[in-house]
Order: sequence, then structure tokens, then C-alpha cells
Amino acid sequence: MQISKRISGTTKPGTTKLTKLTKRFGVRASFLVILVGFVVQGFPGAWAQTIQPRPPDPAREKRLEWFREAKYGLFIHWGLYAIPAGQWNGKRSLGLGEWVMFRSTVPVKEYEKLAARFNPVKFNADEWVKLAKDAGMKYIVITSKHHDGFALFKSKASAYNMVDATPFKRDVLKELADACARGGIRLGFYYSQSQDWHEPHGAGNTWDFGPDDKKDYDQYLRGKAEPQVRELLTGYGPVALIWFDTPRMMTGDRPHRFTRIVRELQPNTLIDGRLGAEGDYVSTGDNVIPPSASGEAWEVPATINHTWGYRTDDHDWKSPGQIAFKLLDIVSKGGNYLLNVGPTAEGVIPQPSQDILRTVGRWLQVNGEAVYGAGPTPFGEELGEPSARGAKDLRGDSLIYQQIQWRVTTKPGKLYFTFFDEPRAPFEIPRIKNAIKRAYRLADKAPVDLKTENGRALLNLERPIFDPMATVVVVEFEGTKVER
Ligand code: H79
Repeated sequence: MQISKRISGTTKPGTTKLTKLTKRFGVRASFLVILVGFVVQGFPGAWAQTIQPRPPDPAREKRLEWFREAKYGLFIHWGLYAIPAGQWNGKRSLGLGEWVMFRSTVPVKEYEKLAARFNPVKFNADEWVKLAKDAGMKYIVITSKHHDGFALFKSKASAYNMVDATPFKRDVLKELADACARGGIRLGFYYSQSQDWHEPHGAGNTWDFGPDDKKDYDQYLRGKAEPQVRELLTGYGPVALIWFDTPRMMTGDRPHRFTRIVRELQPNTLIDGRLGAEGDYVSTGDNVIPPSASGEAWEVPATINHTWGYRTDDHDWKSPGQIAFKLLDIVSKGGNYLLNVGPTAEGVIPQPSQDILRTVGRWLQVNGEAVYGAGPTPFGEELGEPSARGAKDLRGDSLIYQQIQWRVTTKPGKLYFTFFDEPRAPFEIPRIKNAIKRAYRLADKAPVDLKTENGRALLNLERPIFDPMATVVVVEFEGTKVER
């Protein structure tokens, strides 16, 4: 069973500019991709999470139309934590950059002093929007307030915000909303509804304020979280979605109060899967890609290195090849990929993140037809096989040995086979009842040799493979849907 993959470093002379660009990353890609194989073996739990089917809801389907088409979004984690960037008082603070206050148990009185130092003079909303567009991403989601309680927007509900508490004094969310409107890209807001380590009655800060079960949680919800969500839905134009997170203590009516606010103010705004009540789509665990396809709408929030908020010491970037694989893996299973960057305290998105995203973006410029608005695989056998010994992961789901040579996405009458590696023999198209009409490479429309032997349809791909990062072959068939 193949669980690691190789990305060929060989490039045929005269292939496209795209191939030359991806070649630069070839050596790194092959090294990192082997690590993926290791991760699959080492932490199998991260690969399981089956999306459960839900009863149909036409209103929800309508709201989800753009989301199902979009497939790929930019997550931005930015806040005061970009200043310490993974350290506190000269000591390394382990884990996620945005968790530094928690991990180093920093008292509110100390942590909030960061606001007086937050002056991101290099912040330029149009540049961030341009990056997302160059990357081929169709929406942006930014932390309007993370667990540390600091808001990136002007708020009447709390002065602990970008405009009232920093020397920068600019409403960065307003600037980003305007830039998104200019650039024609959707904008959504992450909002930490439960944890708020700045507030005596918010969840999570036990070092300043004692145990959560002794707090007047509704005082925090009604006094800050609910008013701030209202502010986000009134002052920033159309909001694509609200991305709630870590639903602690969201019992009884509490999550529904947020749903009512969202529906009342902007009925088209999507609610993610972490409110504490049913949202419009399923959010998987952080960095968790489910093992199989689902017709439900779902999204994987994912890091490009190992942190969300900027850390100076995390240079372990996923390669463009790995990102492209994950994107196609997710789309072939029916989901969306929300990939994160963590800008610095100056307001700059780290250059490696930019380079990686733009490389994948150049690939999407040529091959995006296989991604945007594409449906999931009609097969499934290409995804991998459950452990023959019946091994289970920590959640109790079957452990899957992942296959990573190819993925398939669909549109009416078309199958898009994306190859991440060169098939060693003629590639057999999984059996379908529909007659196969023709096969061609998506990048340059060059015909791909297709023959039928004893009812088996075989593709003969050019060697070495056309684009060593990922080569898409379109197979056209009779009818609109695959019959098996
Ligand atoms: O915003 C990003 C993360 O900060 C947030 N979700 C993504 C999108 C997130 N919140 N909680 N978690 C992720 C899980 C956090 C787990 C840990 Fe811990 C934090 C492990 C160590 C510190 C909480 C505290 C669990 C153990 C100790």
C-alpha cells in the first residue's frame, strides 16, 4: 500500500512556464511529501471524521450556493499575539501562536499592554486581497476577535479594540471589507463567541478570573459577544459568513441567540459548524481532512505551517505540491479548503506563505476548472483502504491507508483526473457504464491517448508527467452523471 508519494523532479524540455515555476519547489516538495506519509502513519486520528448526512433544507442550500462553488478560501489569524509571536518575556511559549496568553498564563493587565504597541504600519488591505486573488482563493475569513478578546474593529461594546486601544487607530476590518468589495472577493469574520480571556465572565481565563462554572457567562454574551456580532453584521457590508469557534458552555438558548442575530441582520450570511448549534455547513477539526466523500457542505480549516497566529520560529511550511494535493483531496470529497496565513505585527503576510500560495495560484489559473464548482468523486477506491487488520483511530473510526497518486473531481459529462505522480502503467479508468468520448490534458487541451481493451478504458499519459506538481486529464463521457 502506497502511503508516501514522490514528486518527480524531472521536467520535459519545452513544457509550460507553470512547470518551470513548480520545479523550483520540486526538491523541497519531495522531502516534505514523505513527511505527509509519516504523519498519516504517526497520527492517524487526524485523518478520520466522517461527515454525517442531514435532512435537506432548500433555504440553506440557497445560502450555500457560492460556498459550494468557491472551494478555496484564505483564513487570516491576526491580533495582538502577532507581537510576542510565540515568546513571552524572552521564553519560548509552545504551541499555537495565538494561544500565547493562555500557554504562558499572562495576566490580562500585562497582556493588554500589547495594544499600546500594536502599530502595523505595513498593513495594506488591497495587498492582502490581491494575494488571496493571486492564490485563486474565492473568500477571506479574518479573526475579528480571537480568544484573547481583542477586536480588530471599532466596537462600542468594548474599548479593547484596534481603533480605541492602539496607536494605529484604524479599523482594519473596515479597510479589508472595502478592499474586498473593490476586488470582488467575499469576506467573512471569525468570532470567538465563547472564549474571551480578557473578560471576567468570558470562558477560558481561569488564571485571572477563576473557574468558568462560577462566571456569569450570559453577562459576557449579552454585554460583549452578541453586540459585537451585531456590529460586524451592520458596519461592514455583506458578510459572507461568521466563523464561530470552540463552543464552550453554549447550552440552552445561547447558540440560537447568535443564529437569530445573524439571520435577522443578514439572512444570506453563512454560519460555520462551531457555534454550538447546527450551522449552515460542517467544520471539520483543525487540519482534519475526512477519509471519504460527502454531499454535505463542509470545510477544513488548515494551517500552512503549524500555527495560526504568527510565530517567528515556525518555518515548517507545507509545499505548493502538498497544498495542491490537499485542495484536490478535499474538493474530491465535496469540501472546501480554508487555508491560513498569520501576518506579522507589522501587517505583513510572511513571504514564504505568499510564495507558496501564489505558486498554487498559478497552477489554478491553468487548472481551476477541475476545482471551482466541481463535484466529488463518483468512485472512492482511489482515496485509500481501511486497515486490513481493522485498526481504529482515537475517535474509533477505521484507520485509512491513504492513496495519494490521483484524485478525481466532476462536472456534468466530465471527469477530472488529477495525477500527483506518474502512473507506472497505462492508467485504468475505474469502470463506468457511460461511453467514454475523449480524453485531453486540461492545461493545454492536448489529446491524451485513450484505448479500450476488453471493456477496460486505459489512459496512456505522456512521460515524464506533464506537470510534476499535478497534471489534470479531462475525460468526457456520454450523459451528465457517471453511472456505475
Ligand atoms: O483559531 C484557531 C485555533 O486557535 C482555534 N481554532 C483554530 C481555527 C483553537 N481553539 N482551540 N483549539 C484550537 C484547540 C486548542 C488546543 C490546545 Fe490546549 C491549546 C492545546 C494546547 C493549547 C486547550 C488547552 C487544550 C489543551 C490545553
